[in-house]
Amino acid sequence: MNDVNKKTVTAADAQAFLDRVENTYIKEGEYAARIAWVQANFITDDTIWLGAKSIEKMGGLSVKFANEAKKFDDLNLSDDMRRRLNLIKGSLTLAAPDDVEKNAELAQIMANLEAMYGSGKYCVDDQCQTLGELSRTIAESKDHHALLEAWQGWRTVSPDMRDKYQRMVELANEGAQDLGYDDTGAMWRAGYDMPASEFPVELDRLWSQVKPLYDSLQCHVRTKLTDHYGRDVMGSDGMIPAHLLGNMWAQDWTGVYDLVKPEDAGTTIDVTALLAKHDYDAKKMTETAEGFFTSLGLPPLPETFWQRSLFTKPQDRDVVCHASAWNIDNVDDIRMKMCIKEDYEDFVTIHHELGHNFYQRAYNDKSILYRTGANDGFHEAIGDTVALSITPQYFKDIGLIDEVPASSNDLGMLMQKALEKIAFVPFGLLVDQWRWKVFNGEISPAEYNAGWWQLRNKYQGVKAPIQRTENDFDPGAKYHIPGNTPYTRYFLAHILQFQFHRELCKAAGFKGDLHRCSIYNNKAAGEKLIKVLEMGAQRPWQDAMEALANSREMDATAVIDYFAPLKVWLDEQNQGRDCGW
Ligand code: X8Z
Ligand code: ZN
Repeated sequence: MNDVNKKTVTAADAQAFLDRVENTYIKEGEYAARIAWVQANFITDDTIWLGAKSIEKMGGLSVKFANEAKKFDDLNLSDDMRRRLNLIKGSLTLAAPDDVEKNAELAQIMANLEAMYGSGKYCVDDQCQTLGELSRTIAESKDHHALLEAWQGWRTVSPDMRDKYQRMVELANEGAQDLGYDDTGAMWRAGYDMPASEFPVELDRLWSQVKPLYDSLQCHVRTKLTDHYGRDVMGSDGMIPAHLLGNMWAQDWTGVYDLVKPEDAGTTIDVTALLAKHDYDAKKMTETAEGFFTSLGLPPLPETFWQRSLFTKPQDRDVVCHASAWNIDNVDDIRMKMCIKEDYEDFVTIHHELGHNFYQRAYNDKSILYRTGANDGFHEAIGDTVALSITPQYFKDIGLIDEVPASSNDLGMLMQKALEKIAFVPFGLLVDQWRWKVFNGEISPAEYNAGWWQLRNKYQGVKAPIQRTENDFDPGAKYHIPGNTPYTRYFLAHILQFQFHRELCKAAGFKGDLHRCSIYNNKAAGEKLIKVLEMGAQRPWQDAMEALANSREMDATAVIDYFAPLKVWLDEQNQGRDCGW
């Protein structure tokens, strides 16, 4: 843009531009969302083709708008207009280069990668297993040979993604550079209402708050797993082989609870058994989760949610089973897509997804540019925050148990929650540490897999169970890599949900241990939460935080408070053990 043009634009031009962008996004967004929905629900050559065309069209549009927004950079505008212009420039996940062919190539790769993951299977001869089936083995088997086969089997889906991924990185970086960012990672880090260079420092600060607790948990778990599997399987470097933790990516360790639980664990509630006992199917689980949100004062889900969502895995076709929440028309056509298993894990995930849907609906009267989370960590945290209120008292309130167990010893309950939430934290951090390094070239294509395992070693103290090479592409076996969903949002969400839970419990007037607090039916807590949901992205996230937590900072002290008794217990257990790796 030359100076002459810059000087001639006015606030009225900026307003006209914003109107045009908003109208286009409303119209084209719905079209693109319907195509993406069909692609994810029916993976075929044709829907992949349509999906690619649609990404191409939207990608072209958003890059054009982002570049056009630059011409208003030097204009004196209201905060609100400036914020919307910044959102136009900053809310792309992958920016296409300003070139028709490269845009089409990038779109094609994106649609293909997503489909490769969604239709991925591990086949021996013509016996094939889906991710769901392999995950069940990982969760249930305690035989390390069976575990290893399932672990390795799922990782046969990703080597074919490698070349495509490499090319995608090149193209997306070119697009990010066209927009003035150093690379795609720098573009991602710029979306947090703070200087992009400060964001990683902020992450380090939060991680350092949680790390001592994680280290204690890792040490205890690996000791107990060594008791069970022996040193031959575990090795003696202090790291845990990734196939033994009950989850395909070792990101949630709930599956090893029985091996690591305290001898005197107190009473724990087997939610999966409870759901079975009361005949909960996918629909009933979802209705129950909806009931939690409405108990806080939110409006019930629209009828179309029930008609159009996908709740169970279809037998006759490939679908992207990774759970997601959709907002098709950016108003009321909200949907969930999930292959629900009738167990505790998916009961929590349903709350997670509905958190997205209720958020989407709460901000649907704002500018389309503000119809998103205060930051992406907020969006991921809402449903999880609600799910932290799934306590024994809550089960009594909804009639699933008769008596609330005494709270004199809740070590087992806390251990279960730590295996679910604390085990996740370093994983939540490292996925984008990998991607940021891939985008800025610190990890070259020849080191994609080695770089991945270095980070898993460093942050999680988790290692590959067998030798991996650059013929593998293990990051591609995690949905968000081929799906191109940034991951730092989940790290943030795991901190934020405890911070939000503590504040909402305070608003509810709850006195007692945080892990026993449920905000079910509490309108004071609901009011606080709804205020934040309704803001969408209209204000910097720090304002939303202030409305909720009376503070402008993210803070992990609530995590520490919540798990304090468990930390004491873990440190006693770990005495005399050689911790660390
Ligand atoms: O991807 C998700 C949600 C959809 S936004 C199901 N989660 C991350 C994952 O599964 O890896 C939720 C927790 C982390
Ligand atoms: Zn989510």
